[in-house]
Amino acid sequence: MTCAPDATLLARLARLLGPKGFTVDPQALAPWLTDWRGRATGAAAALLSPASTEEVAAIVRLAAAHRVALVPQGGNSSMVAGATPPPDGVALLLSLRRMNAIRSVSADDNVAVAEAGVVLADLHAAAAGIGRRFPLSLAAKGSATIGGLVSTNAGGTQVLRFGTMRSLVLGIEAVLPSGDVFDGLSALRKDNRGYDLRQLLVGAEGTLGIVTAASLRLYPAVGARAVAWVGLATPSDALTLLRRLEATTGEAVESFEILPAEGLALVLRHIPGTRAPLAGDHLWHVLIEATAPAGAADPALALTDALGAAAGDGLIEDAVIAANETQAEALWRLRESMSEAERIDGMAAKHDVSVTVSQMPRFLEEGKAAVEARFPGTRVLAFGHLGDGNVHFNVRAPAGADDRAWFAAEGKAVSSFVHDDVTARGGSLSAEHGIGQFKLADFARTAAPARLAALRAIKGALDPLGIMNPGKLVPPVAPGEASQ
Ligand code: 2HG
Ligand code: ZN
Repeated sequence: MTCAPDATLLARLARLLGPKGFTVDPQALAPWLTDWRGRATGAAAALLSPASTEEVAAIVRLAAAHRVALVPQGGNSSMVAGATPPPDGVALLLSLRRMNAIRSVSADDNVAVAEAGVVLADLHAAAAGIGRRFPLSLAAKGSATIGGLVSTNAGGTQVLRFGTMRSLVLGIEAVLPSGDVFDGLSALRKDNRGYDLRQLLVGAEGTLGIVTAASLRLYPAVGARAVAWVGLATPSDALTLLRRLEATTGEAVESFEILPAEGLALVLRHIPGTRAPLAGDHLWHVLIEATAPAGAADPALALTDALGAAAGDGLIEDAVIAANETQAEALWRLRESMSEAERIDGMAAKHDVSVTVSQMPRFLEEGKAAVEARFPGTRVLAFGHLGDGNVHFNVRAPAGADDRAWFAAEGKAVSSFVHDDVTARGGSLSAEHGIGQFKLADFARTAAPARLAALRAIKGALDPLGIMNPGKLVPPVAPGEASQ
């Protein structure tokens, strides 16, 4: 059990961090107490904003001594309220945003060392400055921070070729719940000293310690990219197209994102300055990006040939390839605005699920039909990373319904239904956003006992006082479960 911070602890933290690093001002705290979709609001006794790893370590030691919980937070762009404090108000919110230095970038090592508060777009710029790229990208790149991306094992739109954050993190520096600093930053390509603590911290959602910096893998800068928008009839055709493109363009394809017609319609309705990329109507749309390093053949040539052949075979209905960077950005904007358009449109029960890639076309069609039959009037909007077997399977309220009331009444049942379906297909209820608060109950319900037991054992071993981001990721033992 954790405790509320007393006046002595708060005074010591205030002294340690100074006025820039400590506040109890409700106005300064307010923006960070609600998740970005406005679905969970917590409370915190103070906002701590350390400027160095040493300060984070000192905070953790004090918190451990007083048994006070810490909730680490980066850009506050969690999709599962993973960085929102619990409502009881006794936790301390620990923002890493002041730790925003890029400690080094090395073209020889192909490595950048970035502190937890570095915003993803700033890391992109720093890598570009030495002729390299950090390939992970996602719509929230202007606010998501390295600490959050590491702690959630973020995915994004380039996973097809570069993997998730796990495959891009070469080293980690973190403050463990004991207050000890784990200095694992040295970017060794090979290291067999037993358990991989670095990978344990990736995706741990701040429950095993506070990531303060990471060594990240860089790649050669993009020499040329080709971005295409394709209209087609079914997700199954989309998958056939992806496999064909891989066969003909090798490693060039790095993004393959699918959107249903109603998804594109939402973007066109709500996001100013967007326009339809193709003249006709299509049930499904795919955004494709292929890249090549400087000096290699222009990927647009191979993509044009491959799409021409696919059109000739009737696999796709229409396609356009961006003629320049402005057009390429406009196509990407359609995809990257999907979440925002959906948020403006209203409340949705959001699911971030994966099944094997080969099952995805069937799941998209059967899963949608099953939800819409079981919850009449609801509208499934599933979009995202087809090539990774991961879609955002979001269920919107019946048209004309009070969507907040609908969500309150039906949201949990809808989510359980979707998560059960995915679990029955051998899939995961969290492909990239994490468990956070929102998926905790369904995770506990659907996870195999062996997984839950191992998760709890690791948590208990590293954080015996339970002070690290309580109420996230690790389901509490339910009454009756303990005796089994
Ligand atoms: C994306 O792929 C993000 O755009 C957000 O992961 C998905 O809003 C969503 O459901
Ligand atoms: Zn996504």
